[in-house]
Amino acid sequence: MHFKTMDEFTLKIYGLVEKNINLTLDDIKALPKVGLTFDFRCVEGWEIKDTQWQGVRVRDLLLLAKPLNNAKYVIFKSGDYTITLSLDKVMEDNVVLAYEYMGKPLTREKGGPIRLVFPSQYCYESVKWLREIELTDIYKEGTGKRIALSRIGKNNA
Ligand SMILES: Nc1nc2c(c(=O)[nH]1)N[C@H]1C(S)=C(S)[C@@H](COP(=O)(O)O)O[C@H]1N2
Ligand SMILES: [Mo]
Repeated sequence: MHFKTMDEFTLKIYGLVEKNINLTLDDIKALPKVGLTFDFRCVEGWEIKDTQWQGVRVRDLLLLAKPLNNAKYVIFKSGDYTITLSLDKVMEDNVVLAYEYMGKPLTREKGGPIRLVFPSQYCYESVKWLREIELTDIYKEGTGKRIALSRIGKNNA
């Protein structure tokens, strides 16, 4: 890890881990690069076939911080927008932190510099502009589902 300026992007991993860490984009890009292709389907009804993402496995990132034995859930945060997944799910091969989309750096509009992606029936689980990852032992529902569904008038789901 290198010395960083105040305004440089960092991803924070904290909570039930052996050590809290802050990673720069360069730190993230130093991990093994993986690709992921899937059809992205939004609950609003649209779909994009064969979306192609490149990045790193979330598992590889978490192993740097070393989850404690009592860690059960992982909360992905972008400001007030949060999604909670089980640690077991997050450790799967196809859960990726993407920094490229269709072979090009992820644009700000598309969630850059980094975004969570994995094949899911719930579009809102793909957290754009990811900033923090927290490991916890108790389940706390994320805000993302409600925020996303409220945009299509289904916030009571
Ligand atoms: N931080 C954040 N991530 C988010 C959302 C959001 O509102 N905020 N919306 C989600 C929803 S509902 C969808 S469909 C996708 C849209 O991704 P796209 O801009 O690549 O189409 O982002 C997801 N990730
Ligand atoms: Mo969505």
